[in-house]
Amino acid sequence: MFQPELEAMSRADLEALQVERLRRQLANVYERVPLYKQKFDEAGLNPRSVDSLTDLADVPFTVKDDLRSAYPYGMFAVELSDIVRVHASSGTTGQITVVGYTAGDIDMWADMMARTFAAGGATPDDVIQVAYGYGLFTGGLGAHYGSERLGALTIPISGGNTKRQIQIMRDFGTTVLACTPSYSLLVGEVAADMGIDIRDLPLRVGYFGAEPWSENMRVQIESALGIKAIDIYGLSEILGPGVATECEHQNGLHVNEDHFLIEIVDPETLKPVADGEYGEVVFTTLTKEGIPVIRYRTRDISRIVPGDCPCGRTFRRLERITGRSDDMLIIRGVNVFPSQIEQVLAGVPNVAPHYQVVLEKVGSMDSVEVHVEVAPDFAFDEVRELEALQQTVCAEIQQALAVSVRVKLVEPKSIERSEGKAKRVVDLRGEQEGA
Ligand code: DLL
Repeated sequence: MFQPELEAMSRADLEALQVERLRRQLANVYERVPLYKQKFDEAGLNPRSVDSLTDLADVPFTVKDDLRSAYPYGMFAVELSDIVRVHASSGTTGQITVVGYTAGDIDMWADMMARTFAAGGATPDDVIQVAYGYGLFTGGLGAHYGSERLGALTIPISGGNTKRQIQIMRDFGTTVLACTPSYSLLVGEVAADMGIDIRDLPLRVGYFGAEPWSENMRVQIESALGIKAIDIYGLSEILGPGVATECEHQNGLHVNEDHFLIEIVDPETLKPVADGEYGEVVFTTLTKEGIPVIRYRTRDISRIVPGDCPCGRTFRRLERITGRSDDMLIIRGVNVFPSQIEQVLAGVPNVAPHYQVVLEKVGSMDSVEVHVEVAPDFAFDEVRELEALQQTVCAEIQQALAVSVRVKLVEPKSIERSEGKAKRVVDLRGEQEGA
């Protein structure tokens, strides 16, 4: 499913395609979605006046709240009878957002996910175990359709029931695993408890996404499972998985730019940043029919990786997402993403890659404590060694992130494992206030 005529087209041809699709999409949403008509009118924007990518800067942004207030179907651009599937994301505030797909959208999505699998080296000969959750979450069904489109043997096991995952992996000859990166570590851990070394199985590639993870975590997953770990990115509002993916070179995630226009903007001024600089990732869907989204502010922070990729794809690459601006912690004035803490921890011997950042209120002050599991074979009752390890972790975090945080070492397997997106930040501040 490598489509060089698209994925490796010249930048000039790509831009011409993007502009043509953008113009069509803007006219379409202006006509069919009241919210866009209102936004464009308020901004004095005639959608037909946009005839270059630079003109995009005049188009209003869309934010998560727009989708929330349109709950459930208010932003759909087609009749409900033309929608064949919905997915939804829960978000942190409770109000869910709903996205709708036409048959054409599902077809495009399958193509994007087949591309994703192919980019990481999977072929029709592979056996793909889809351990992302099936349901309103986009991970399971998104990966499922892509795996079938690729022509691979697809195991629709969904997330959870980890022992069964491992039995099936062994018995069915799974060669590819698709799940969250944190869940892949649990799979390795449970397999070890069952006396199975996954490295001895035919498993060879994993497609991991849906949550931030670090480069050091990649090293750990690759060595624990004996596989190549590919980072895949997407979000329900834009498509689900299949928006961007790493290729076998693992050096940034190629954005499927024939369908998704990417911009990186300064989150304060909302002006585009220079190429290669960090900012908030903004997407415009160029071909989506059910729920087209224009200049959607993802809250994800990243940058475009400069330079060409040896794979020959011309689609630009997004650097691994360190986190969402909503998850960013401000610790004594220093901005810290949980995944940066993970990156440090994954490089320290004798600690396991399982951690949680616990936020509490001490008096009127916010306090941050990082709970870190020691490695399974570490002697937890050796007080002196424990203290030394704790100091090492504190010092490493201080050195890497220029901020000192309190660290509490906890016993192996005491931090809750997740079968989907891991919960890295535990915020007890509200609970304490209410108590
Ligand atoms: O998580 C879609 C997906 C499913 C992607 C399976 C990859 C694999 P949502 O539930 O809407 O959709 O969450 C989207 O998750 O805005 C990012 O903050 C985060 N995210 C997704 N992939 C990555 C990744 C799916 N590879 C939100 N690295 C996004 C870091 C990621 N964060």
